[in-house]
Amino acid sequence: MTRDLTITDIRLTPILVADPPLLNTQGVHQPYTPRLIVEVETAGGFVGVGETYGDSKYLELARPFAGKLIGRQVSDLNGLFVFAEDVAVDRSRVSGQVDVGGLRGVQTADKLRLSVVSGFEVACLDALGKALGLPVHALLGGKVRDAVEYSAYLFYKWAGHPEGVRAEKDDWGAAVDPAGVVEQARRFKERYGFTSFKLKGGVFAPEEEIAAVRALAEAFPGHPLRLDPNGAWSVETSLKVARELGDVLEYLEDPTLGTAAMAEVAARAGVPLATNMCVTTFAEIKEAFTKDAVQVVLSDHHYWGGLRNTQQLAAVCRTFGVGVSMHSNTHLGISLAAMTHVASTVPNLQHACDSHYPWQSEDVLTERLTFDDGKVAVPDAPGLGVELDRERLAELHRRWLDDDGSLRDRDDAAAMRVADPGWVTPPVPRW
Ligand code: GKR
Ligand code: MG
Repeated sequence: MTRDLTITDIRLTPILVADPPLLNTQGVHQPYTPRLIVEVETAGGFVGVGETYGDSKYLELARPFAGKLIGRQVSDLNGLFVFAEDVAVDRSRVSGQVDVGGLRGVQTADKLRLSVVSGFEVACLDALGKALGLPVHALLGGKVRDAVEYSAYLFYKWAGHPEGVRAEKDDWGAAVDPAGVVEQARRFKERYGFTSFKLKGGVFAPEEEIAAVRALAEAFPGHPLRLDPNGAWSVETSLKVARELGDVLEYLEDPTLGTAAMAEVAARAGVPLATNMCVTTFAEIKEAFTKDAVQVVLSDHHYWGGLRNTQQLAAVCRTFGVGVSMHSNTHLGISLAAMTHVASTVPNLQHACDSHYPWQSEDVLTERLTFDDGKVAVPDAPGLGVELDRERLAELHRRWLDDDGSLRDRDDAAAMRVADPGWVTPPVPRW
């Protein structure tokens, strides 16, 4: 293999990955969720892998974008952003539409493009690292820690997907009350050694979720706890929850929607507020930081356009004395490896990162990444340090091909309607 870094081929493989019936304020996860696996091959024969959202609006952008990169250098990471500008975004995908899962606010063409760029940036870094014999963290300036801490991501959930729905089984059981949440947390701790816990809220009335967090505090005294209703509460409800849980929360995450409302809560809550909703682009930082609306920004390299933008975000946060950690949506091992590499290079990472990975029983890697004592060891092998399992990738792609189209775009409200035909996405604030 030579060090010729010219991109000669890009393979885009959409897949459907099993997902348990996790509840959120929009509805419930579908039994299978779309992801896109990106492979970038160089003239020298090195192949880098990346992963991002796989819904059709991302695929529509990824295909023409891939075409523009053939013949470019895999090291031209800044160029990715320039070429992305040239990819037209279908206006119906962005005009006032709220993301499925309701969890990213209003969609803009830029947000869509950056999510696509992130998958390619990671693949280019992986290929570059393999060609140079360096781990991705070294390409990012070097790790400042050898392991990255993650928190247990607790969800209210059903024992299984609704009867008659094709789905994989999971062994987590149901969690629809405080006892179920505590039991789930215990398993997370036993299986992975996590010591901090985040509960996805906005599912039940705030009193029930307060009771669940109180139960966690009793079962795990002194462990950092977070609650995230994805903006489902009014300012008043957010303040009430903050009053009742202030003594046990590490932070409250996106209690209410929008920077103005977050600022109102932040001014009176007495608990730090974290977000992965009101600050998801560089353009949103100024207003939020000026108004002191958020005390912790949860970066997501998919949202922000990759690992180097995540580092830039961390530098801005450090400048303004705002904390930084990491958000997660459903993802596989490629993204966990990417998160771990970049997190290892951020000096001001003060909170355990989120990861959905324990909920994903399927992966496209020959070897799953593991959590030990709640941490993922930072890989030192060239590139991301992971290897694609091509057979597995083909199987999960086959599932995507065989789907009639109903699962190719994540829709938590539609999945909820299978169990509750009258379900509509609740208006916000819900409580
Ligand atoms: O997967 O249901 C979910 C989560 O609600 C996810 O979509 C969010 O993006 O985990 C995320 C969050 O922290 O808001
Ligand atoms: Mg969140």
